[in-house]
Amino acid sequence: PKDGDSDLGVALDVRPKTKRPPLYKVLILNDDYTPMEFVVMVLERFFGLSHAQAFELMLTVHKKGLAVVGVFSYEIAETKVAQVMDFAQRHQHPLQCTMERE
Ligand code: TYC
Repeated sequence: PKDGDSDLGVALDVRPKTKRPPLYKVLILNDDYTPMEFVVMVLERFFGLSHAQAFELMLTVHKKGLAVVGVFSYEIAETKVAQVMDFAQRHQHPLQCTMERE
């Protein structure tokens, strides 16, 4: 502005504020000791996979080292991780489950 014009420098943002909450990947990690059938059971029980889907995903983890087993809101992902870790610990298996922001 050339004279006393007032440009207050306030940016007008017309975008609607509809930011969605971040999502989190839940990952299962391979190890040398957890029985394959136990991992299959975990995937069926906590992630709602069919036996065939669970077996296939377990084999992917076994071969590749890890896999994403689902994508959830923070709270749901946190709950899944806690459920798997608790179940594995109670059965004395070293299975690891973690979450990662997408
Ligand atoms: N590697 C394990 C075995 O040979 C099986 C296994 C698969 C363990 C997936 C963990 O997340 C896992 N018994």
